[in-house]
Amino acid sequence: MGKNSFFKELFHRYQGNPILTAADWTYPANTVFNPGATLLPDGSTLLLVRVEDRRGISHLTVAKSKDGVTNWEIDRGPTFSPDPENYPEEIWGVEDPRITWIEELNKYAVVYTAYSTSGPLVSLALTEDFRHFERQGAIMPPEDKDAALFPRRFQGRWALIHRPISNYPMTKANIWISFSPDLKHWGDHSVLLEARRGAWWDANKIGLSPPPIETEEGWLIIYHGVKNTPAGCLYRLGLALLDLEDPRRVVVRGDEWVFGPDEPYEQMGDVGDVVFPCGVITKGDELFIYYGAADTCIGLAKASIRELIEWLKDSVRS
Ligand code: BMA
Repeated sequence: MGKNSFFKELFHRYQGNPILTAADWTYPANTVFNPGATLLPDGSTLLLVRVEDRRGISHLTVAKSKDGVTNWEIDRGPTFSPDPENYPEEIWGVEDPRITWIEELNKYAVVYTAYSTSGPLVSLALTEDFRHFERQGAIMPPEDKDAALFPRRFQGRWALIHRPISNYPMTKANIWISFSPDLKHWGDHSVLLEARRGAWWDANKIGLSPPPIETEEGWLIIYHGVKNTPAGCLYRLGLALLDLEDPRRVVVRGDEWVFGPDEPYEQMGDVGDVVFPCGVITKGDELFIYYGAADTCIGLAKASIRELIEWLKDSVRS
């Protein structure tokens, strides 16, 4: 389809996309998508991939690569499986992990969706090595998902971005922020970003994509907006910037989406027209954004932090 060249491309797809599919897997898998990501101390990239089996239940599996692009080493079996006997909220699987390295704890925090019989909710596990996990259990009741931790405290408190949904008539699914003294007890909940209404690309339902990215200008937020069309849902990405010291303060939010499903592997699959990143790693100014494509495989897009922030600033000027 002809692209309008007035829009500056901010996210650049890797030409070899998709980088990982179920065909690469070391054991039976229906789909592999929505990976969390982190840079390991040796400079290699670790993805914690959501793997859906043929029952429909998801677990998480590690894939590692030296350059973050090729030669992925995939665990021989599930790395992190649902544990419904001890954590009944995981009965229908564990999904969509977001990884944050927490310097103060010397551990990675993995915030993931546990799919309970009352709906999806937010769970937390800590790990040093992605081999042993210390489950902390559910930290937000259902329905709530698309959550990630900030890497440090703000005035003594940890902060979590998440997306609760209520059944209240005409309500929208907004992005919220909450605080905790101990990663266990959460409060001071407030709306951080509201879904827009009507024809907007991010009308009615939005959610955080990868964890917040710390930059000199503030916390860069990549979020998804879900447009409900007669043909189904369209998942696209937008940008916002939060104040570095008070992340409840939105410095700027872009009006237009910046990345959407354009390629066949993003438009066709188990759930077509979806780009859904849960992981990002930073190498200097460069972002490597790992996204689920059509709930079926994994794509990589690169972007420049400087360009994204310039675009955000320009969007308020114009
Ligand atoms: C969202 C999440 C994601 C999924 C997306 C598109 O609500 O459940 O896991 O990729 O829908 O199906």
